[in-house]
Amino acid sequence: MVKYSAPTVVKTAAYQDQKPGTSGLRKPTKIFLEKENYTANFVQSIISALPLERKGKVLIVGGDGRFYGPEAVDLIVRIAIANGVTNLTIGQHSILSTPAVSNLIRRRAPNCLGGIILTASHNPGGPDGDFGIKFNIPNGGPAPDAVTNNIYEISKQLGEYKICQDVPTIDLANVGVTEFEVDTIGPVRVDVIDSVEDYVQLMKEIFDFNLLRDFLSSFPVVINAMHGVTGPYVKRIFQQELAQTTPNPNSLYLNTVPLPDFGGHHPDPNQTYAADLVKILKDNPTKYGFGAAYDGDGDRNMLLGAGGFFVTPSDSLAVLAANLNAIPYFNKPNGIKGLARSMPTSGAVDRVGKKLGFTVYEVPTGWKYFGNLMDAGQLSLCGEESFGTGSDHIREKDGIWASLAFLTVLASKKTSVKDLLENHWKEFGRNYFLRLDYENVDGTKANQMIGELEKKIMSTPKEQLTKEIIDAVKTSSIKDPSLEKYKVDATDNFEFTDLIDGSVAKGQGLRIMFANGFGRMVWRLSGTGSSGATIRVYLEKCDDEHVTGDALVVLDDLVKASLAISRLQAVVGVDTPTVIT
Ligand code: VG1
Ligand code: CO
Repeated sequence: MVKYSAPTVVKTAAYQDQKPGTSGLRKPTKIFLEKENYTANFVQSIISALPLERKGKVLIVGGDGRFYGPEAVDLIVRIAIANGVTNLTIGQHSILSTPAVSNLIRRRAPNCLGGIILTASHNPGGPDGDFGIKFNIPNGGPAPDAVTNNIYEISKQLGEYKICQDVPTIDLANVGVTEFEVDTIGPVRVDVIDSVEDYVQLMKEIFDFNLLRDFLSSFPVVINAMHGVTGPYVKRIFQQELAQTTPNPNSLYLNTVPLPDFGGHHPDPNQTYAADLVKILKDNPTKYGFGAAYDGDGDRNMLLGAGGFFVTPSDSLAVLAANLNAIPYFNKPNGIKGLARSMPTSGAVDRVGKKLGFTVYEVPTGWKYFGNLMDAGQLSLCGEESFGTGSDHIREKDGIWASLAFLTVLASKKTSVKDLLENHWKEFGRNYFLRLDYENVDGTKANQMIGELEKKIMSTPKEQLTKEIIDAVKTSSIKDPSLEKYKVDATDNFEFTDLIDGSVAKGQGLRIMFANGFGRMVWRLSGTGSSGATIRVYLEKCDDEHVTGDALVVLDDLVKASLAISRLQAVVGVDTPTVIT
């Protein structure tokens, strides 16, 4: 075996800003490229946080195909080996979706150290876009706060990193195994694997591909990979596996080639950024019965019905919860153990849990908070309003899985998306939901607004808050608001204690809850942005009788109330959201 020289130690200056947010470290690509050792420092910090027992254990590495990914992979290989990691598994072309990494980690357990995912998810990519680095732990899930805090602490004090300068650059274009020896480290093995194979196997274990294949043969769909990582997965699963015996030439697959800059777009599956998909469905209302789009790293999904009928992620979670028995995976022996949602996600799933007898857990925003419940065998299906849906088949949200799950429900119920939703609302009642995003606002002002709002909702008497809300509601399309309906019941800043390990997450979102389950307003600052601040406002109202209204019309009262109560315009200087979901 070829032998390379021992690792070298490189002196470096620590950075103080490498704090992972809701999901990994995300910054403008320029920072990773131009600040000296910025990537190397963070990678060393991740590796330093790993257990010292590294020999013979594998580290998974892959990303969403964005600009600078392959260079970062090369650096990770060199730094990991220099720190005693002797086995690495990398996706071909450095491509692995976030759910695929989670699956690979779990398949390699217990001999896996975790995975490093090179992605800034739905943020734009390219030299002028964003880059990101995320670490997943051996259960396959995003590193919890205790781990990311440790990585951050290490990064702030880092004085040097270790690197293997002369080992060969791994050929990422071809699947294969590279073996060599490194002085003082020993034998090393690097596998470049097919990016989709293991994931496809998993999907086949979960779903009935025969059922889906038959169904899709007469039910044309439009799938939009948005030039993100899901392209190869869409091609293999939808265009090959699910079309083998009964090709469905009528279905349409958009943007299935991963591009380093996502074609210059936001790889963010919402109605604004996946407008091409929405338009095709609207223009061809009788041709296509279903549409789906995924984000850059493949963990998010947007689902649409014929004519562009929009399914809110909160509702798709509830519909799946009500129909899980249609999916083979959730029949025995796995069964359905419990349901969960992030705090801002609507309570639609709570209604299902209540009626069908499943516990519904509420956790802060971010997939890392679901992992412990799943590991403890208490949670089967969970979701976030931010286009995230998933189950305990892995420890990440999973875009392709979500669309296969939804299609399975459609296939077994033999119904359209719109009918499925409307019948669901008639049975369970409806939670009207809107999220307003005020993106890229001034960070200081956004913090000021949240600070002042917290003081206000915690110290103003509830009757006074109710009055202020009613005054604002009077300016909306709802003319005679009753004091009864808008009565403020409780206010807080959401705090969460993990049921399994007792860890506490504070300050997870300001909430005003109305009496009698009428609805609520929630404010929080995004933790995934790379510059400035993004304020998210979540509005929700429940209705058991009128279930087919338009959320934008029905929630006009709370839109006005949220603006008035938060003083958004006065403090931050904006009053029109950049994205409405
Ligand atoms: C957002 C979403 C959150 C999601 C996170 C990561 O976080 O609100 O629900 O888990 O993105 O998703 P924030 O802090 O910006 O609100 V992804 O697809 O970027 O990994
Ligand atoms: Co994502």
